[in-house]
Amino acid sequence: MTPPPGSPSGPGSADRTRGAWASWLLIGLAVAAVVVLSVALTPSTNTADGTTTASAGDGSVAAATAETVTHQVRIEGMAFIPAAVEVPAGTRLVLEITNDDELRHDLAINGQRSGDIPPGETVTFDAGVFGESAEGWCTIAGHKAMGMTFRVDVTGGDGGAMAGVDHTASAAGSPANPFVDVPTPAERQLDPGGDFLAHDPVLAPAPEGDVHEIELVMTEEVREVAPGHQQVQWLFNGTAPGPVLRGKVGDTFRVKLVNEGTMSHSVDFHAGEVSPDAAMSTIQPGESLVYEFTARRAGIWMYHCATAPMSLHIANGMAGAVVIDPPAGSQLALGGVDHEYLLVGHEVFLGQEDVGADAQRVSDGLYDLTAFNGHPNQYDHRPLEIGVGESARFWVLNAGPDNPLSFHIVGEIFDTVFTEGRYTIRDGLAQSTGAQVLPLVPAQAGFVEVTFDEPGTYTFVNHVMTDAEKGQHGRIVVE
Ligand SMILES: [Cu+2]
Repeated sequence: MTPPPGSPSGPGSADRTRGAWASWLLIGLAVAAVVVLSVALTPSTNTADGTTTASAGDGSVAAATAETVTHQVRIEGMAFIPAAVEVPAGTRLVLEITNDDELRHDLAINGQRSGDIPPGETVTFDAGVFGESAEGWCTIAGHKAMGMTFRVDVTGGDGGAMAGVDHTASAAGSPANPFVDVPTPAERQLDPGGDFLAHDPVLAPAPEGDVHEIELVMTEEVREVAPGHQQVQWLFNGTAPGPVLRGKVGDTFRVKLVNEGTMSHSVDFHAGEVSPDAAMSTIQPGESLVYEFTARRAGIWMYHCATAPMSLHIANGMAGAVVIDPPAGSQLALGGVDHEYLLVGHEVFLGQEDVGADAQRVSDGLYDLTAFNGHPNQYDHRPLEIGVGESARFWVLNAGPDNPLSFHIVGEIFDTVFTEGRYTIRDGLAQSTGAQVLPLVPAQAGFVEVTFDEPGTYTFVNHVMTDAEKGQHGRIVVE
């Protein structure tokens, strides 16, 4: 058990003048005696680590006569609910805290500690008298970073200043974003509401025909990029990731790019081999360009805006996937599955609503969150649904711009893995083997196949664990 961070320290001792030190010593001894007595008489509580500390170390007359306010607080899913309460200045706050979570927790605030709160239990916690606003947190290792903070806002008096606020630790654990309050893991777990639409993860079969005429319109539009946060994104056809293009080996893709934005954009399709000079040239607002390629190689390929700085154009949403099916009957031919999904993994850079991702933070690699298909944690709230005994193929692209993606499904083993031009495993169970992750560096992609034999809730993650905790995390409900 670590001690609570930011425990209150005593007032700094004043310098004493040398000439008067003897008389001060006498007074000091008398004060010390009183302090010892008052500590001995102060009621105490047990803290989580078993030590005993004085409660409400505010032995002033005001504290003794302070009015008491009681609030009920619930703990669920690494969050205090509510996460803040208001009390008038000079009020004693008593919290009745019920732990509805599966883990044990506590609360440290205002120099006080609630002590251990086991799952299912309620404790009454005297948090002392509040002269100024304060922030507290659960002291169990890692829980504060997961969003377990609790704020007391003091009203009236001059109590607005925050005491005990640790500005060095942002919720995402990265250097604090100066533009945006980054949603905490706890906030990302809150139900987004009935009208929240997750990006459709289902991959449709390739359309008929050997020539695919596609229009890609490039715009800049405000979108919700994380729970409760909207900002400008740079988009292909209004979505991030951009639309999926699918065809088969030998097909021609005739893509008309139309720039309806206010800045320069372009596109680079990894699925084709073309001279970049003309096809990938940057077009200005109001211009258009036809980019044609013939897909001669099977797989899942990235496409992205190729205008500098590419990191910023990709970070703002300009990336997507092209799926090229291998010829039926060939060595690479796809097997039959009950479901096909496509997940594009990427970092999320939060910025001001009218600016979008901050170029310097993107250049410095200071992403705030991560996501599959544009929105952190969206498939926690809108899980994929698969029947018992059914099989699924997950196509996964790592759009980056910078970080590795280690795709894993908790509770399952991949039976088939295809990436970068080859099957690394096929019919794994028949050969007594399998794979636990699909590893993808930026711009890599592939697919895995899984059969879900037992009902349950399976989780898919980026097994770069801190990135799973930043949003690359979703659920598959099998029933
Ligand atoms: Cu662009």
